[in-house]
Amino acid sequence: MVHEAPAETQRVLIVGAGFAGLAMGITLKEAGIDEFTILEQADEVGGTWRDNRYPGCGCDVQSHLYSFSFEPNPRWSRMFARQEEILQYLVHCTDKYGLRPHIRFRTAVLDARFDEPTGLWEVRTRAGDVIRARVLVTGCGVLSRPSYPDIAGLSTFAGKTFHSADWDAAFPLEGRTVAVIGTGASAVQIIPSIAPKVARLAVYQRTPPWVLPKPDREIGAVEQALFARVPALQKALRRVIYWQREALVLGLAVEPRLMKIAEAVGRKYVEESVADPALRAKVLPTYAMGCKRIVPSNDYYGALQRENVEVVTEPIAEIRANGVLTRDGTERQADALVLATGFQAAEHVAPFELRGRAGARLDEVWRDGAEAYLGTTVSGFPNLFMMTGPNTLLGHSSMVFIIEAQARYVLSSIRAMRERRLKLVDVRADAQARYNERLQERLGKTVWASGCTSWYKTRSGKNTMLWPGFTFEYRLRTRRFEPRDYELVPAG
Ligand code: N01
Repeated sequence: MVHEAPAETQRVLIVGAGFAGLAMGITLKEAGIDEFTILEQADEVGGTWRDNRYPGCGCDVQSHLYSFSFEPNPRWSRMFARQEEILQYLVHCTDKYGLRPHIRFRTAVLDARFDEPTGLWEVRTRAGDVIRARVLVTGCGVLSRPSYPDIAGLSTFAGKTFHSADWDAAFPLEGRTVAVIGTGASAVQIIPSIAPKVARLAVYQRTPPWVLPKPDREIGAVEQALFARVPALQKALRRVIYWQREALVLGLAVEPRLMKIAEAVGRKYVEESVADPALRAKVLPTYAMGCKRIVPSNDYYGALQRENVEVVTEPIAEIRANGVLTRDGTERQADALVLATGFQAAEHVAPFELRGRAGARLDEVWRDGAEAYLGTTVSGFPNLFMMTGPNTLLGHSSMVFIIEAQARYVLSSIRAMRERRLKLVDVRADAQARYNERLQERLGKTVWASGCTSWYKTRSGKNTMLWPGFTFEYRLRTRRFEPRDYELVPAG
C-alpha cells in the first residue's frame, strides 16, 4: 500500500539557497514575513559559489559591488574576492539574518504543478514529499548545469576528466600532462593557477576571449579597519565601481561603436603582454569586444607564454584514450582533461518540471526561447516568480544588484496579493508580449548581436539571457508590482 504524506502548506516556497534564494529570504524576513521555506538540494548554502571550486575560482566583479547593498563586508581581503571568501560571506549572511531555520537542506525538487482551484503550487521533492505554496520563487541559477562538449570519443578518455563546475580537488594535477578545452571566464582563471604545477599544458582554444587588465589588489588591514570604522567610505567606493561599470553599457548596448575604444585597450594589452607574434595572432579576437563576456585577468597571457604551455587552435577531431587528436592529425598526450566548456544556459530550460494553468509545461512554452515579464513572471504560471529569469543577466556588472531589485519586486507582489486578498496573480499575455518585443528590438542593436556565438543566445540566435540596458533602469521598472499588468483573481 502506498501512503501519501499529508501535504503541508507554505505561504512562500523558495527553491535554491544561492545569492538569489538567500536575498529573497532576507527580503521577506526584513519585511516581517516569516512564513517561508527555502529548499536546497545540497547540504550548504552558496549555489554557484559552493559548487565552483576550480583552482583560481573567484569573481570578476569587485566584491564591494558583488555583495548585498544592505550587508557590506569591510573585511574583503582583495578587490576581487576568491570563491572561498564569497562562500564565507554567504554563510555569514545566512546566519546573521536567521535564515538557517527556514532552509531544508538535501531537498531537491522533482516537479511543481499549479492547482487552479486552490491557487496553490504543489511541489514534489525527490524524496516524495509534497509541499503546497501560495507563492513559488525559483532561485536555481542559470549557470548551474555544466555543458559537456559534443566531441567524438570524449567518453573513451582513460585519464581523469574534470568539468570546471565539478572539480575533484582530491586529484592532484602536479606533474601531469593536462589538456584544457575552452578559453572562457572559467578557463582564464584555471589556466594560470595550474600552469606552474603541471608538467605540460595544452590549451585548446576555439575562440579567443577579449582580456583586459584586472584592477585587483589585496586590501590591507588598515584599509579594512577604515571601511569598518567609516562605512560611508566603503559605500562611496561601491558607488564609484557601480558607475564605472555602468559606463560600459554605453558601448555594449547604446552605441556599440564605442566598444572600439575598449578594443584598442585590449589590443594594446595583447601587444604589450605577448611577445611572440604567432601567439599574439592566435589570442587576438576578431569579433567585437563585449559580444562574448570580457574577461579580466593579469596572469592569463603570462601563463600562455610559459615553456610548458601550448595554445592549440587547430580544431579537435576526437578525444582518444590517452590524449587529444586535432584535425591536422597531431595527437597530444594527456593524463587529465579539463572541460572549461561552460554551462547549458541559453536554452534557459525550467530548473525542474513546472506545470502552470491547464497543465502547460514551461519547457514547452519556452520551446522557441525563454521569455518572461521583467525577467520574473511568465503568463500562464500564476504566483510563480523566477529570480535571474530570462533577460536579467549582465555582461558588465554585479548580478547581486539585479537579484536585490527582483527580490523587492517579489515582495511588492506578495504584499499586493495579501492587501487585495488575491488567490492568484498571472501576468497578462499581452503585457508580456509587448515587453519582450521591445526587449528584443533593443537587444538587436547591441554589441551582443554583432555576430559572435555565445551562451547568451539560443541556437536560433535569440538573446534570452541579457538585460539590454543600464541596471538602474531594471531597478526602476521593478520597484513595484503594477496590478494593471496582471490578471488578479480574488480569494474565494
Ligand atoms: O563558459 P563559457 P565559462 N570544443 O561558455 C569552449 C560565468 N563565470 O564557464 O567561445 C572546443 O564562457 C568555448 O568556445 P567558443 C560568466 O558569466 C563567471 O568559462 O564557444 N571548445 C569557450 O571558450 C561566464 O561568462 C566568473 O568558441 C569548446 C568555453 O569552452 C560564464 O560563467 C567566472 C567546445 C566555454 O566558455 C561561463 O563561463 C567563471 C567544444 N566542443 C565563469 N564547447 C566570475 O568571475 C565549448 N567550448 C563571476
